[in-house]
Amino acid sequence: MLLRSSLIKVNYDTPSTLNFWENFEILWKKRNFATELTNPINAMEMDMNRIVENFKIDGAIKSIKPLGEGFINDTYLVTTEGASPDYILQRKNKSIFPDVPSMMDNIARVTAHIRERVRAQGGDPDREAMTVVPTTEGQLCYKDGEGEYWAVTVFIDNTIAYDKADTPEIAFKGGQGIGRFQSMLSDFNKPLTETIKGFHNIRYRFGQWDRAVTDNPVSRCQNLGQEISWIETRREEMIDFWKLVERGEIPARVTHNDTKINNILFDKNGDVLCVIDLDTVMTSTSLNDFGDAIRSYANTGLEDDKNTENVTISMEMFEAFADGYLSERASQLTPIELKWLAFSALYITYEQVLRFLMDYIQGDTYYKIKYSDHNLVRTHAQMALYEDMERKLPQMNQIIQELTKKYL
Ligand code: GN1
Ligand code: MG
Repeated sequence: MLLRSSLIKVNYDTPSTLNFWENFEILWKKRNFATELTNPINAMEMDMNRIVENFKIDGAIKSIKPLGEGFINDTYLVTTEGASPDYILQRKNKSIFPDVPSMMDNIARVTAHIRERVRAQGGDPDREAMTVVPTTEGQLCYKDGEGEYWAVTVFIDNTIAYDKADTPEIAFKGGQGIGRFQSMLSDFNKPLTETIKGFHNIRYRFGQWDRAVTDNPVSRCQNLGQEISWIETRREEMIDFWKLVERGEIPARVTHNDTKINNILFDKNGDVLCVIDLDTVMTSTSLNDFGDAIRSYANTGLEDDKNTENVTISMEMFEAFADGYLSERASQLTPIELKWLAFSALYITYEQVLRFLMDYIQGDTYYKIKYSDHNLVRTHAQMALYEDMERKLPQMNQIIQELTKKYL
């Protein structure tokens, strides 16, 4: 049983009508519970140990600690004794991913494909690809007694993950990394499960949006007139772009779909080693990976900046990321993909505004939040980013045209 549930289930009332043994049992539970409270990490580690024991890992477990700031899953670093590798343990969020085993199957097949490509190019597949660790039963994830799904991958050590691009070199390398990731998967032609329905499909998102605004479940829409009309003003433009995808004019490809900067591991020399967080790897458009990366690489502020004046799109970072990306991808993209590449940054940023705002309207059920109006702060920061992109779109298109000439 996990600490989470013992916190909920332990009952400390000691009504005087209980007999000695009933009282004794309650006191005993209280004592154990107190130990858990004074030493929560140990209690957590004990529970986690029991989870990790179900996986085929090498070496004895030394420690298990929470890691990172993902908005969706719970992530832990599992260190081991001696020369054995360390591991990443994740509790996958089953309310967001309705079919975790199929999602893990996507990840295992895609990473196996990447390993082959890396090996063929003379690279190190253990560092340049994620490795999924199966359970002792040979499954790709473990379902615990409470119905929670857990998965383990090998931890790649001596790497750096950034929250923002500090230099154009980092942005250039990041672009190269995403470009290479897409190139390595360009001949992956087996079907992948759609892990989250309509993930970057704005028509589908509008369906969810319309229901959220109509239902208004926590009565927040009353104060969101401006934000809601901001969404509506741009609805048609977004649908027009999406029609190109629906008609197949922008082709479907295997893509990552969550390319924010901290989902890429760099090595100590500043080169990209590996793209991580493959939960949403599925068929989409290449443009979404480009656009989603720009949303973080080229933002001069934070994704949830309270001061929206900090938030602009840096043309220097945009150009550097696009340069790296096109150095790998220009020859593989169609003219129509190249034409809409810059716009994809607006598309994904708009979608992100809609998703943060929709979560706020629904009472914060999707993204982890740190304070009560966090999703609204995120919404405003992404709106500011979008508006600056809107102003600079002609310049962004110009940069893509110049870079395309350079690589074609
Ligand atoms: C989530 O999993 P994570 O934290 O890398 C989200 C992305 C959003 C992002 C916003 C499965 O990414 O789509 O763009 O937050 N992932 C999922 O920062 O919804
Ligand atoms: Mg993720």
